[in-house]
Amino acid sequence: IPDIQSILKQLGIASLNPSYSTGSKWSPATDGKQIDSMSPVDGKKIASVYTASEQEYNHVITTAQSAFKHWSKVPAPKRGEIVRQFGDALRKNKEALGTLVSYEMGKSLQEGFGEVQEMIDICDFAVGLSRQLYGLTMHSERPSHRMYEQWHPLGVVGIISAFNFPVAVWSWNAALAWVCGNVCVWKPSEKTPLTAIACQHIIQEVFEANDIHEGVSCLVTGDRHIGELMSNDKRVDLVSATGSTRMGKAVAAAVAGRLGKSLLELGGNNAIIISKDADLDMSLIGAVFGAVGTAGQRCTTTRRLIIHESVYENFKAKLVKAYGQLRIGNPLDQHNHVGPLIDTDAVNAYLSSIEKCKAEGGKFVVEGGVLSGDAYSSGCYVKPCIAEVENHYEIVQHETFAPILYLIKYKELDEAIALQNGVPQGLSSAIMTLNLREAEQFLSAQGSDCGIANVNIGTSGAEIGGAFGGEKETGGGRESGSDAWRNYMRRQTNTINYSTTLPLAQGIKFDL
Ligand code: UN1
Repeated sequence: IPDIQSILKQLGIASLNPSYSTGSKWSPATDGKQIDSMSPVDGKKIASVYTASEQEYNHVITTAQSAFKHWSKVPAPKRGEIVRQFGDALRKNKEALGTLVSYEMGKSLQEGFGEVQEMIDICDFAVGLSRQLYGLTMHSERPSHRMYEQWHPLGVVGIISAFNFPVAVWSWNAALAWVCGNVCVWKPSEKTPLTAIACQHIIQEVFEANDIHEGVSCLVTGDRHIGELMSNDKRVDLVSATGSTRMGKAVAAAVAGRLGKSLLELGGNNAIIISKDADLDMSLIGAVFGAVGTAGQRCTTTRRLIIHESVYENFKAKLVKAYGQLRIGNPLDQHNHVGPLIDTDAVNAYLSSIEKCKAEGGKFVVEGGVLSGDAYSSGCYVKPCIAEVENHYEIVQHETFAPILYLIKYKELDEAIALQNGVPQGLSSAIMTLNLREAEQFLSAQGSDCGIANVNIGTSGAEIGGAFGGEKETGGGRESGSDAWRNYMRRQTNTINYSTTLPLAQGIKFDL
């Protein structure tokens, strides 16, 4: 198990305890509130950072605004070249950064490496994109006129990220925002500030080597107060927020109040339909990884299995057996499947969800509980559990960020799809079936209402090339691949008259 202090040194951040960074400049000693980063792995404090004051926040925003004047003039493919170098720097730091992600956040080392790989992938995607920020051309109704559209950068992009993907989701936003010509101000989760500082340090070295203006990548540490400042700040042209639906509603209301732009990626309540025609062995891997990966703390975590009555008992038995084989423990030990929850508040939320589920009539076929003993001294390790429930239970309608898997039985596919859609959230969904008719019905307009709908793979582990996000209380935003870059730009329609007269559109006559 790696020595974390040497990892911090390797990442060049052992002596950094900032409240903000504008690039090469890190905040001086401050009297802000101290935020301790505690590892859920062993309950030890890793390091401390500070809450930025409003004055420091303002300094960061004005630095970012002035950087925008320079950065937006750099040609997009040249901006892409900087992002390419960032991707290379991430490749070099993959092991160290992935390990810190695992230690600070608690996900398995494999998933920590996977998260850094997602960052590398989005950098590669953004580099290609930097030559493809395409607009359309249209035919004008007037002679000797040309009409087209072009995309310009927005300005300052505020990024509010969550603890569960402490670095990848920032990079989805930042890599695209940068090639589009924006500058970024990042407010990471106060539960995982160190991985953010490590990323800021890596990008800062790339920027320094290329003489990039101070302020293109900024970091502000702090609690929700910083998020509120950003949401209410008209100098922040786009607020991209990932987290709970409660947080998203507050951000959306504040940003809408100033008619600003927001991009929201909020909670999920993702289900897999296991059909009578499913390959059950394949389904088992998808369901178990989906439910217990990242200890049930992905927004794409599989929370519900909607299982056909004819395979229900058989599949339940397979699940119970598989859960019996799960190894829970230090996520840095690659032998373990499941690490801890982020903190003891999350453990309490897990316990109270189990109680609520029981009170509503849920029957646990794999019992939950908090693990104790030397190996679990942080108090954050819990047992992944499984309950038989009905979809309408209040607790089943709610996203509990923990490894609690709900089983629901169905008879007809229409009913299964209605159950799958019958929750407030709409992020990810899947069907396991070898039956083409069922798969196509699930993907049709009458099928899944989610932003992501898969066939024969689980709900989590999306690739960066697709647009990522979902409907309803998931917030409607799309990040990452496809044409999500458009969120970071403003569209301008241009009509150019190269004739010698000035004809009006719609044939309107106006003679002087
Ligand atoms: C999240 O949990 O906020 O699809 C993001 C996945 C990952 C990203 C999850 N690629 O599970």
